[in-house]
Amino acid sequence: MVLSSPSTVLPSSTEREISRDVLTLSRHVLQQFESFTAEAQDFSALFSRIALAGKMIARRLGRSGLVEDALGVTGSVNVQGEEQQQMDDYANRAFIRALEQTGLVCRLVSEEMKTPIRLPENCSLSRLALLIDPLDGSSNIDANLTVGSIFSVLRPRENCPETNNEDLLQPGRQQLAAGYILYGPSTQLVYSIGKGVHSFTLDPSLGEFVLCQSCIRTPERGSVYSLNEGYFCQWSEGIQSFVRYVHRRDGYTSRYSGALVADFHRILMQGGVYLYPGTQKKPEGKLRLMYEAAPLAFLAEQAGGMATTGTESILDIFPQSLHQRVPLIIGSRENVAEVLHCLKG
Ligand code: AHM
Ligand code: MG
Repeated sequence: MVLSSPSTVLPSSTEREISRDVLTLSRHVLQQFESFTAEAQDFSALFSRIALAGKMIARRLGRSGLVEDALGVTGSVNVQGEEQQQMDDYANRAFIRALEQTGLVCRLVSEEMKTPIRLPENCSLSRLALLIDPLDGSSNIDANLTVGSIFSVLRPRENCPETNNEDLLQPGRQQLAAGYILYGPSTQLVYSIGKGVHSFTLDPSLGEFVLCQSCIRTPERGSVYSLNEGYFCQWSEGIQSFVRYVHRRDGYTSRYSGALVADFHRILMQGGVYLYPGTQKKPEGKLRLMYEAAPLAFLAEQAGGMATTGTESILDIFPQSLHQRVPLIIGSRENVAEVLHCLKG
């Protein structure tokens, strides 16, 4: 009997399925480094722990109507002065628990914590710092709508005082990695270490994030504009004129979910523009630079898109504080250029 050589045999559907199933997130991260250095292994392990936190949050969200203490508010107010939801608190603790005692992250900065915490507490030398919005769009939770988690990885600056966390105050361009987890009909993790943007879907039967799409490119232009038009009267002339422009122009359609991760994900995949501008009362807007705007801007640029405040690139901003807010205009190059054109009058 003559056996054909393996190279001439087309992979069967089972083979294709197996290949897909083994391309897990941690393996993909290792492949991105193209080496088995300690740094590559640390990043791979770090992503496994971020994924673990994501799985814990997805599991709790999936049962939120069934378990106690999953819905509603905690009664506390976070550092941003916003009411904390039970799920905000759970998501924050899930990240802490997933990372503590691993030695992978020495400092964790979170929207839910005024000051960063050390993991473990006696950690002396920082290797990597993780900045998170543990549950973005948390006003969606009680309505059983999409939410997300956002993360950014930084290396604390050497020879820089750790007091007031000055060593973490770095422009977004210096992020080592960034990404988000989207808790929608399926749970998806999207990340970049500066070598393109890749997405993974959680396969609940395997308990693993499996590669779904690599090297995502955002379209040069899209039809979606995404912003909360309820604030129209509070915006600058420029933003108002952009909104009037999209109302008049054929080919624009409005989508706004109230969760930045969800709205950004749509734009990353299908093109368009998301805006959260400043208002007269709050010129700096609502979104936080270091764990919302900058990581998404990193992904947008990696995918060929753009992110700006309207006057400067999000990734060039030198943060003054960890919880600093910033106006955000992000998405496809042509759509963002249209916004900038209106801002210039
Ligand atoms: P959060 O991180 O406290 O949930 O706040 C950020 C969210 C974004 O996800 C969303 O785009 C925006 O706030 C919605 O705000 P608004 O209700 O003002 O439109
Ligand atoms: Mg948020």
